[in-house]
Amino acid sequence: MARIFSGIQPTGIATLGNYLGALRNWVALQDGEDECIYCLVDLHAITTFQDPVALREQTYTMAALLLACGINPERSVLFHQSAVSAHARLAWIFNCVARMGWLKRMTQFKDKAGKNQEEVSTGLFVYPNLMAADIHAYHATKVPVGDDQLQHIELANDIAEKFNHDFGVSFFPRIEPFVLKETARVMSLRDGTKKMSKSDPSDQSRINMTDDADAIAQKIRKAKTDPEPLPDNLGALAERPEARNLLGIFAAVSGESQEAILARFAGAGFGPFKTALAEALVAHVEPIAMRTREYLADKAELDRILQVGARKAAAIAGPITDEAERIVGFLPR
Ligand code: AQP
Repeated sequence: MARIFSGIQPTGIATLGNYLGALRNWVALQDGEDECIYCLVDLHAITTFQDPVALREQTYTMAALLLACGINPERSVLFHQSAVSAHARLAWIFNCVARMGWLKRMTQFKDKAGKNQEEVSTGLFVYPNLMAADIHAYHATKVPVGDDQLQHIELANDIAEKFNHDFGVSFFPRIEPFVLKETARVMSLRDGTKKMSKSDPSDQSRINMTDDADAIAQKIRKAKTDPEPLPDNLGALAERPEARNLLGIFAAVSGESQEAILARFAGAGFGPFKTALAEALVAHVEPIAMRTREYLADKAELDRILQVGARKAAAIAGPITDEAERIVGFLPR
């Protein structure tokens, strides 16, 4: 049995991208034989400024959503990162192990900081060290990630290797990332070359997993497309990112193949295709949105679930982090 760790930032409401790229796989992984640890990574969230009231609300909503998607807190460990001090303790040690040059090469930092590198938080710069700590604090060896996260996993392995080498131990194991190939990257509804993101300033760019039927239908109706009719083969969509994205979403939520969907709509404009896509999306998203609202109605119960999860998480990560501190040379706590 291996241990799986994965996290999601409560930086907004989970999108269809988060769901198709991560959350539905998290639910499926619970049926395997590995131990699953799922974390609301609020320490990561504050690497960019979060309004405190909104952050609390978003963290509750994310917890409710994970439960609504099917994360079972009896089978998986579900908790918020700030409740388990091992993450921050180990991250500090890793801040002292990782090299500036390694972090400067991280493409996600360059993308997120843009031209403004002098102005972003130092937390954003050392974000990959905290991510390494999240995983290594549990001796987790399997991490489901999007392909954009592979560089961070390599860095987490480099950090573990340097720690082991510097202190002459073999304490932290290697992490095996697994990219779920069938998971297409879901792109923005306004720009097929940009990924769908929960913190995109435009609500029209994404489907939120709490959107109601009207909002979903309206967003799909307005989703950017091109003037050409739909072709009868996938190859012809190579240079049409918006059409390709909508088709990928349609296939993912309906379970139909992309080819079968194209065969139904080939030669037609996007009108009927979008109507059918909106229906498929509503059938998929609405029950989750409804269950999310039910979970959200009882915040005391959400607190209880997260706190039980945090105690289970701390029971694993606490002793591993204590041992890392002992290896480094700190006195016992
Ligand atoms: N558009 C996407 N398509 C497929 N998978 C996606 N993920 C995110 N967006 C897409 C996957 O969701 C998981 C959790 O993501 P995260 O919250 O840790 O951060 P992120 O990747 O930066 O997601 P967002 O929605 O874009 O958040 P913000 O806007 O706060 O930066 C990850 O497994 C990710 O691959």
